[in-house]
Amino acid sequence: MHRMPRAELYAALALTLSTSAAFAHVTLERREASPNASYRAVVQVNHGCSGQPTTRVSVTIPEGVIGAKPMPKPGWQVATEKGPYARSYPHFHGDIREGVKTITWSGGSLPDDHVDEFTFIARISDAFSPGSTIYFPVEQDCASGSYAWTEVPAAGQTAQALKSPAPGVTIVAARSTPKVTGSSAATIKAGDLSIETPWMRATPSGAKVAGGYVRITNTGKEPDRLTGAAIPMAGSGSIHSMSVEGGVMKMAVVEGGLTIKPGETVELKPGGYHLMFEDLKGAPKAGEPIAGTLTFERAGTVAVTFAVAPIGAKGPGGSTGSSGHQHH
Ligand SMILES: [Cu+2]
Repeated sequence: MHRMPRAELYAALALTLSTSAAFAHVTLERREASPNASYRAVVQVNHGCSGQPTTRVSVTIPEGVIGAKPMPKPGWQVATEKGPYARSYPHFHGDIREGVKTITWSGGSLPDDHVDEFTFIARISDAFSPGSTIYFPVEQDCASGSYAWTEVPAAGQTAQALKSPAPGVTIVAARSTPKVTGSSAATIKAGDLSIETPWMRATPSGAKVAGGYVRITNTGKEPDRLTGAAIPMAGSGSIHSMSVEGGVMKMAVVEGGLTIKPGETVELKPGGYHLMFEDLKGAPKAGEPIAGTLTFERAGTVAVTFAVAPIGAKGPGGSTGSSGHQHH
């Protein structure tokens, strides 16, 4: 193997990096997506094959990306191939077990010195967790020649190190801030329970406790019971009631959990039942959602994301109450 002098090696390295930045192969316009959310994938084709125009672009939809639908493109025919998924995924109206596995645009001609975009919409399932990357292998065919943008970095490797990297999208936690009214999109279904608008208040730094709030509806025929709650930054989580005795507000642990009867909606809110997170190791900050769990006797442990409203907010939307309860 031929050894390069150091300066030359650096020059070669710099050239490689700037080349991949400048020509950027085939890329995705949006580099971030969230689990359980829709993703608008815009595949950008930045060059042809050694001067030849691009005539076909085919994208493979990886397992866990569901309900993919291409956007038609004037001057191109779009075709899809469907097949079974490795497992079933919860979707809007029940589970889906099959769907589009490849999308191919063909019959057009994209000159080498032009760029164009090929769009599809899909849903990122819960199969991916924040921090992971989803790769969409792309085949690019030209009038003569072709590329397979299908390489995926190995552990510890970066996509820049690859000759023909598949475009990727990084999974990040959803940053939704639900409104006070609670939109149906923010509703989490867990068995017979609908869980809406989990939220918390930011706390001053150094605070040891934080309250959590959520609305839970039991649509089933059996009662269920909320028995616990957890967030990583709290040493413990429990369910509290609040009452006024002799003009003094008192909180107490709800022993055995909070029952949600069939057909009933229980709202945990400031001044009433609430989740009590204690032994805080950090401070919830407004606008930075916190992933956590709620535990139910029947529905089990359910992952939720608590939106964080400003200190003293009366609702998840963030208006600050003048009579804010100082005990939290
Ligand atoms: Cu409390």
